[in-house]
Amino acid sequence: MDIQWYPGHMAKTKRLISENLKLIDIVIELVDARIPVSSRNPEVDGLVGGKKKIVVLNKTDLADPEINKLWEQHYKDAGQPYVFVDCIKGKGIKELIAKIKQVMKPVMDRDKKKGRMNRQIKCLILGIPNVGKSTLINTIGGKSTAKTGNIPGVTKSNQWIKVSSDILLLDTPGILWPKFDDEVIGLKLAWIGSIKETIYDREEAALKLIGYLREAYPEKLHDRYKIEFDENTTDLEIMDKIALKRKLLARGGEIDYARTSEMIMDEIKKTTFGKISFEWPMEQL
Ligand SMILES: Nc1nc2c(ncn2[C@@H]2O[C@H](COP(=O)(O)OP(=O)(O)O)[C@@H](O)[C@H]2O)c(=O)[nH]1
Ligand SMILES: [Mg+2]
Repeated sequence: MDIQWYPGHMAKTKRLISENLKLIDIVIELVDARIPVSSRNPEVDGLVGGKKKIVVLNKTDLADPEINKLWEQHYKDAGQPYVFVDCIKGKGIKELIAKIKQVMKPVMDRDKKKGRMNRQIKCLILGIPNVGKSTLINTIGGKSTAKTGNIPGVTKSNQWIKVSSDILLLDTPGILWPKFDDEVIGLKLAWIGSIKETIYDREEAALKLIGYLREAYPEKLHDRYKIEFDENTTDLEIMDKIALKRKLLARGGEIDYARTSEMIMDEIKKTTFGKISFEWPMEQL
């Protein structure tokens, strides 16, 4: 992540978002399906206020399908409209468009009764860096990313992308800052490759990742590195075993923790482990 979220930035971002919010009917809050809570800023709810909102869980291609099911139930229970998507392959986009129409139907019907016909639904995408906002805008806009002309009340710098005959999308998404005040959130963001590891000690991030994987995905950890471990093996011993398997040793033959950590962090980002999620609904953050 290139942006440092100083209070000044936050204030400016908040102001920009609330200005854009005035123009729109519905917010699309984009999160990473692997960490739906850690990849959002909880302040979004306050910012969005009374606007309608759909939570869009992106990168489902990378997330654990079993954990996705738990999140589905979680959003259903909360009465929060949600859609799972894969913005690169375009999966779930049709469902998202249908969901926007469904959520907005009561408003549209009411407006129609008042004689307000041909009303268009205006949407804004919000999310922290790297969740796929730009990719979603490109995918949802499709080839015919027809940018409409000026619309009264809309600043010139904002353009509307025509999603369907009655849905418009603001072409500039609102960028929220991640919530950094919890170390676990920062770690998860580092695991999915969303923030530069320079913020975290890479060796610590890798060691904690091993700690997570051995609990949540022991078979995947075993299969990937062909290592044996049980409940008596420490996380550090697992890291040693991985280093020995991969021959990541320094000159004197001792373990090269820097390279081992780098390799593990790289592999988790490249999804060589398969589909993995890093948080589930019941978890206490
Ligand atoms: N695997 C996967 N990668 C995605 C998906 N959507 C976006 N990405 C990737 O995530 C990275 C960040 O996407 P981008 O649209 O730039 O995020 P933004 O910062 O929110 O605008 C890019 O490398 C995208 O190719 C998805 O559904 N699946
Ligand atoms: Mg972007």
